[in-house]
Parts: sequence; structure tokens; C-alpha cells
Amino acid sequence: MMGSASMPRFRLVELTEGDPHADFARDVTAGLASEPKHLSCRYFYDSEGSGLFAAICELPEYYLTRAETEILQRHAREIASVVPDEVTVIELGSGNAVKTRLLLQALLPGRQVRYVPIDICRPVLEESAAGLMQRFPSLEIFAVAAEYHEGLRYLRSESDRPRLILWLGSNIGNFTRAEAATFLRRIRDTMTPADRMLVGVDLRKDRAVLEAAYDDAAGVTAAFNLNLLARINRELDGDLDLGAFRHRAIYNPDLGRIEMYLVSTRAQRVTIGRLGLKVAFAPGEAIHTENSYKYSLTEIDEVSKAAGLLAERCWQDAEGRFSLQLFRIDPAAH
Ligand code: AVJ
Repeated sequence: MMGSASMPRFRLVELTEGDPHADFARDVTAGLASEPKHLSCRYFYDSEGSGLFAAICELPEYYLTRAETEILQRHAREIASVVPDEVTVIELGSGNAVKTRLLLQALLPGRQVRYVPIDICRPVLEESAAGLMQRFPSLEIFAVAAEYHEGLRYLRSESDRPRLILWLGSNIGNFTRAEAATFLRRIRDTMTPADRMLVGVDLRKDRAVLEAAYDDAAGVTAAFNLNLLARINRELDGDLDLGAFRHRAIYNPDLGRIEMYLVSTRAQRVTIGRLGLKVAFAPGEAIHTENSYKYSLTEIDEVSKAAGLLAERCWQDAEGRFSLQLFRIDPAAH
């Protein structure tokens, strides 16, 4: 393999504090004992779930990925024009990094680029990094297997060059608006005036379009949601009958969010061996598994203002479904 002798082209660190299995066990115990029941969407992404999410991105109903890809295709050169010759591209929740290729393709000619993907699924990181290195022979990759908050800590140390921070794909949607503002503020506090952040945000739109995107005809999103229960069976020795739960996705227009649930179709008791836990479900009882917030342009403005960020540019797809913001720090903010 080619590359400089001093610096390997690919490195990977795993930054998991404590035992991820213990976290899962603790959160499942707490979530299923709660009233109403809930499970965290961060547990969707084991290898199985990451694969299902990649399949979701290809669905005809899931317009988000196509809309964001359209924007990146159209404006990658313009984005590249504000990026200096030596840059570190840091991506939060990089997944399979398919969209990132469009940006790297625009950035790489004439630039020295270090790519730092941060994702909770290590196998996905390894696979996407291998693909990128093959496609871009001069790219240096430092992959970080970590949760957002750990990745954020890491952001502070990766600051020897100007940075382009990517938070694409409406990943912001899993946060409440207040949480999103706080998280963006924490990122902002690591940024210098030369840094930029690119954030992909899904826009508010008709209920029918949104609900179809989260409840597709082929049932892939249902399988993605049900994989949480399968994961409990696999990792925590559960006996949940996946056939006795139904996927539900509804749009809550007041809060501007899609809510996903797993609904018990009948009265049932389940046992989770490794937790020494028995849980009863009433017929129709739901486990809340995910929120996906949608934004108006005003709401994007409010959140970025609260975070101390200035939108230098923003773009939408032709149908106005999705918005991409290029932020820099607002020096006047406090
Ligand atoms: C990865 C959080 C952006 O909310 O659209 C897709 C996850 N859930 N279908 C989203 C998801 C159901 C996705 N994000």
C-alpha cells in the first residue's frame, strides 16, 4: 500500500466509555418500566439496524436522502470554494458516507483532506472507510467509533487545521429543538472563525408525505423499528414475539415531529432473561422509540441563533423539502 511512511492513511479509535452492553441493559430496564414505555433510538444502529437504515435511504417514500443528495450535487463546488487548502472534514453520524463522497469529490482536487467520520457502529465505519480510501487515494482517514457526546470531546483535540464539520441527513431531528440548540452551541464553542459546519435539516411538510416516509409500503422502516426488539432478544436474552408488535409512525403537527412507536397487538407478558425482568403489555400499549423533528425556516433560524451560529449560505432542493445550512460562528453572539 502507498502512503507516507510517518503517517498511516487509516486509523480507527473506539471511544466507548464503560460497557455499551451495560448501557443498553440499563436503558431497556428503565424504558420498559416507565409509563409510557420508551426505548432510545440510539439503539437502532447495530450492524443489522445500520443495514436497514441504509435500505431506508433508498426507499421511494424516504425523500430525505435524495433531496439532500440533490442539494450536495448542485452546490458541492460552491461549498468547496469556502474551504481552505488543508482541511479536516469531521462528520457526526457518518453511516455509510454515500453523500459525503460528493463533497470529498469536490474538495479533494488541490486540497489535503483528512476525513474524521464519527459513528456508533464500528463495522459500518470500517466498511465505509475502506470504500472511501479506494475511491480517493490521497484521502487520510481517522475513524472514531463513538457516541455524539464522546465525539464532541474528540472534536476539541482535532483542531490543528481548519475544519468542516458535517451533520447531515436530518440527524439533528432526533433532538428536541432545545437539545439541538444546546448541542450546536457546544460544537460552536469548539469552532474558530475559519471553521464551517454543514447541517442537513428536514423541513415541515404535508402529513401524508411525512407519514409515508416513516411507514413505507415495503415495510423496511417497520423492520428497522422492530429490530430494537430483535436486538433485545439477541443481546439480552428476551423472548419478545416480533409478530405481536406493530410499527406505527404518526406526525404530530403541533410539535412538528414524526413519532415512532411499537404497539403491542394484544395483552402479553415478555421476559428478558439477562435483565431478570418481566414486562406486561396491555392490548394497544405502545413503546415510544423515536422522534424526528421537522423544521420551518423560522425554527432553523431560532435554533441557530440560540447556538451562536450564522448561516453563511443555505440551500434547498427543487421541491423545498430539505434544507442544507452552511454555518460559521457568529462573532457577535454570546
Ligand atoms: C437517521 C434520525 C435522520 O429520523 O429520518 C429513518 C432515522 N427513522 N426512518 C430519520 C429514521 C425512521 C432518521 N435519522
